[in-house]
Amino acid sequence: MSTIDQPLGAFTQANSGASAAGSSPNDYWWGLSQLVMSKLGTNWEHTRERYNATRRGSYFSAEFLMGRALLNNLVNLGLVNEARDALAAYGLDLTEVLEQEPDAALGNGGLGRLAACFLDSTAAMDLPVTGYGILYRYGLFKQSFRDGFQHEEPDPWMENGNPFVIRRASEQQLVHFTDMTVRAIPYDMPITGYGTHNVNTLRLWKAEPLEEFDYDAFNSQRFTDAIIERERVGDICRVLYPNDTTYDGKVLRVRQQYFFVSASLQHLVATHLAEHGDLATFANFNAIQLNDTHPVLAIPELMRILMDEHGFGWDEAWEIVTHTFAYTNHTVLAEALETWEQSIFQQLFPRIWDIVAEIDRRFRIDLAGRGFDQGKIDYMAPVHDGRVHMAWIACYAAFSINGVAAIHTEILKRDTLHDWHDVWPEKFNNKTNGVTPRRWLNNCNRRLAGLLTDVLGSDAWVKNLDLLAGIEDHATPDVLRRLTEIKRANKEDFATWIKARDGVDVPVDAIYDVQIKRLHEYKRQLLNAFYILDLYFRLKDNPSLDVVPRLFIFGAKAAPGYKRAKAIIKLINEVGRLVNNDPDTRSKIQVLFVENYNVSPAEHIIPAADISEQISTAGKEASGTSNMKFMMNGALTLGTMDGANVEIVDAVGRENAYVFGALEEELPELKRNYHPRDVVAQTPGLQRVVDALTNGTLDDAGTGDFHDLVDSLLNGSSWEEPDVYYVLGDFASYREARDRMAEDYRDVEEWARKAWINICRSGRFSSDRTIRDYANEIWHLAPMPVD
Ligand code: 26Q
Repeated sequence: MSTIDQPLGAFTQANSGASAAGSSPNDYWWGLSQLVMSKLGTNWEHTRERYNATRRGSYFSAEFLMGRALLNNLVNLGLVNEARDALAAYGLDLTEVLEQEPDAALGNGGLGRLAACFLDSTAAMDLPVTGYGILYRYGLFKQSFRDGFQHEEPDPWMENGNPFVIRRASEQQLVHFTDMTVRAIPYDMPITGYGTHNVNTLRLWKAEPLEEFDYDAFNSQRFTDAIIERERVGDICRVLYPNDTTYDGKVLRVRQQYFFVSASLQHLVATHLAEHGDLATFANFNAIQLNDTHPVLAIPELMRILMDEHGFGWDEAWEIVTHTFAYTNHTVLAEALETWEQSIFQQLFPRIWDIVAEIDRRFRIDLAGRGFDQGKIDYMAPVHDGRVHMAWIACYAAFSINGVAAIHTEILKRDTLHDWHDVWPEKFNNKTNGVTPRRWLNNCNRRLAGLLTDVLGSDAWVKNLDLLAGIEDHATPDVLRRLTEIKRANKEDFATWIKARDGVDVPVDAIYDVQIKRLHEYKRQLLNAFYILDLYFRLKDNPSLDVVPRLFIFGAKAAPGYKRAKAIIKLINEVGRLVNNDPDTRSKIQVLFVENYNVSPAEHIIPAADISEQISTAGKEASGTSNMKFMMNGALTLGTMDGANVEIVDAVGRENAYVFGALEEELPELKRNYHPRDVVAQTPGLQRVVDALTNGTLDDAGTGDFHDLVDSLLNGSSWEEPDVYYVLGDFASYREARDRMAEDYRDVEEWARKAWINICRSGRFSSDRTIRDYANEIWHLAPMPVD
């Protein structure tokens, strides 16, 4: 018997309007979720009260890729066993009920998932930090494959509400644009922490019209007019990353950004005034981290609030602003550095435009005073050539600028932001990313969690991952055997899951070789596909070739407008079709492209993985975070010296990873005399791989997509050099490392030893370490337990 089966039954039946037997697994998911919410309410309230009175951190982010909430909350409240028993009393299985929950996919990838891991760590560590973002009606699009092509559909993740999202209408704010004033209504999600009573908050704003609808217009038969205004307000929060190829799309994106930062700041300012009575001390009590440039409008908006609403002069306001904001950069790719036409600002919010123009004017005077020439000043100025440069505003106003891995921060200082580093070196610092060991080890890999707890003699590692370093030398043959068995059992679970989800059969006696991340040319899924094609041809040439069976797993979404990324998805699916249907090879190699990759599929894939593909062109991946999740789950990194791979390899030693490819510092010279056609001709096997894209072996359904891929590698174009990302240049090195890896896999105990070392040395990559560093070195925040 469980103490919660009665309330569970009551909550469930209240939702379903049916008997216990007549309620569906989804009704039970609702019921259990509401029961969880009912248990955390008091602590949540206490935590909010505590945090209001203290110095606090705010994490402003356009993305929070939260995934599912129920299991994490059950674990944190210590209710898993009771919930399992209570459900069993109603004839249900906890796993089945958990699978009912839609992912909260309010993000694209790494940056959004990082924000989610950070919130988990702040709660676990009792840190007074709140997340602020947008309650998108549709999360990241749902992906399906039609004839191997990506197809996108909307993801209405909470059309019928969501038990973990609480509307707090009494804390609404008004946000003004030239053409409309909208209500910003906060919707709060509780962030429970492991082993603590603190419950932190993710506050997501939703735009609602001031009036339900225009009654007069409706009554005078102008039905459409009445509706149109409503819809324009609804557009603000309708989708994550509206298509911004048109001017109207850009206006909408800027409107989204201003909407959520304005509402968040108004709320923070009001809270501060209520607690402390004087805004002059705002920066003493507030640190605001800007997750990339998407929330940078917070800088002129706080200036506006201080000057226009509270009578501060420019200098006083600037003093506060420049002690409040810290900026994190997540990419060195030029196309991701946001700039907007100044006309968008002038049109949407002339007052914010005035303030940006004044920041620009003062910046120019400041730099001229430091002896900078006009060319450099123009380049670095917040406004130049009619465009507003969000990163430059951030660099000027923020007191801290950080990259997300050591190599990335060095590249920022040396290249991307080197002019700013010349002037303000003291602002720059590195905060290597981390991931939460609760979701990414304890919750998703129960078997491994059990082994670690056994060997350590306690589960203290869940809150202090560094403790695993202490059991590294406990790798007895028995421990290594158990580790091997766990990986095998996880593969069986994965095979069962993917069969039930997509109807696909996959082998379990195979190396699980995995690349899961957004589809981007720099991440080089194409290089991965080329290796598979090459191996396929080698097997066709020599059917008796003795290779260890391999399952190549992909998960990736391409931005809907990114044509070449979509071509690569089609290519991988065609390689899969070729390889999986060939009786000569299917017992040895198979390709699985997991549709609609998201947080919860990752939780099924990563525990089963042997190899973590981290193969970006050196210098391009700011950090990567799946590399850390894989490491914690005993998969070995096969990668380039890029992003956090550098630090992972440093932690485990080169002998416990597979490193290949050109180094970041070598690439400029290599690229100077680079002739991709010669590389193809001189690398055995590469010509037939490239040819397979256009000679009928692989079919792009007459789109010309595969021809374009080859063309981009061999010829480039007037605006792009050939093979920008050095796919062909790194091919031979990649093949050597990957072949060697597969041979090494035969030595079962030695492989397990490498996996064990990876797990035990993953402590540094816990987001608890990252958040501790942010809290100590940037935010200056102390833990604040609520008990
Ligand atoms: C920029 C301009 C206009 C429209 C959209 C954007 C835009 C949107 C999203 C630019 C970048 C992003 C997302 C970037 C991102 O997810 N970066 C990843 O961040 C991770 C966390 O730090 C790193 O681990 C990854 O290396 C990095 O790619």
